[in-house]
Amino acid sequence: MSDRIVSWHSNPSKPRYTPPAGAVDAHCHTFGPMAEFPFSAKAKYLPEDAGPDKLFALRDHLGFSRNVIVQASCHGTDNAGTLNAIAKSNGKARGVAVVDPAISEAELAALHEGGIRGIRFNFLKRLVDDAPKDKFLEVASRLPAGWHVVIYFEADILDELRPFMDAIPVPLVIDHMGRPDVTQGPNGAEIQAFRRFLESRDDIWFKATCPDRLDPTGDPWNAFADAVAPLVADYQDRVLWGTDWPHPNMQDNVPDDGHLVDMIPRIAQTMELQQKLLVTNPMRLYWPEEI
Ligand code: 0GY
Repeated sequence: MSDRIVSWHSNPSKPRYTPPAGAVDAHCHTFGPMAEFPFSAKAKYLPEDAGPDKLFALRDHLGFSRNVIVQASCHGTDNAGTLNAIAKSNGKARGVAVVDPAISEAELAALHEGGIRGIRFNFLKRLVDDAPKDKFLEVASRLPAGWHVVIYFEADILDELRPFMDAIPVPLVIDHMGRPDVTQGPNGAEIQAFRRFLESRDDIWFKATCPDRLDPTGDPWNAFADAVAPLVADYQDRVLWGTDWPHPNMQDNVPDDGHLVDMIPRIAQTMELQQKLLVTNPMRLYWPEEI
């Protein structure tokens, strides 16, 4: 018997929307395989294996070309599984690591060599035991050139995190827009607060991701489309998109990945916006040498 969680759709539909050539899924994860890449002793969930072969098969099924693999909390600060997935991608994946803030310069350089281009700070109490801001700031000040910091937080702590985020000396990428309440609409208080934050620096990027997590009205996620489309248009040069596969912790509400892709033309409503969202922007952050 296994207590391991399956959080992804076993047979996602083929999207009706065709992404532009070279499209990047800029927020996804791999889990294990556990026999090779065990989960952290501190993991808050124990997922079924979702290794690189499955991820790359989904990429092809959805019509995407590349992945940005974000180290999931269940692997703690051991990035071996993420690096293995990147190594198996034939140059079609890069990644974001989670590191012990005491990491050495040599270890950071090795991560860069393995395709890592940023580190993630996670402030969700249900996912991590602690998030030491002072140590995070210290490591953020000595990242390899061209790296950024990905931050995952929920809307209720945006204000509290502002001094910390303001002090980070490299570009910021905010996961799932800081999880605003999208049912409040495009002018809701939490979206407005997030806009003010975006206005404070022009190097704050965000991921227009996770209708399945943010929109309680469910598929086809109309509240998400209404709230997020204006944000994508207004900040079109610093927005990314991703599936979030294999959707950690979503076992009770597993999204159809084909339907997630079909959200794209609803939030990026012109071909020009879609090109920026799926190709130009992620290439600038993750493969700048290929532009
Ligand atoms: C996400 C969201 C979640 C999980 C993780 O690292 C993770 O475990 O990011 C979540 O549970 O909200 O971006 O995958």
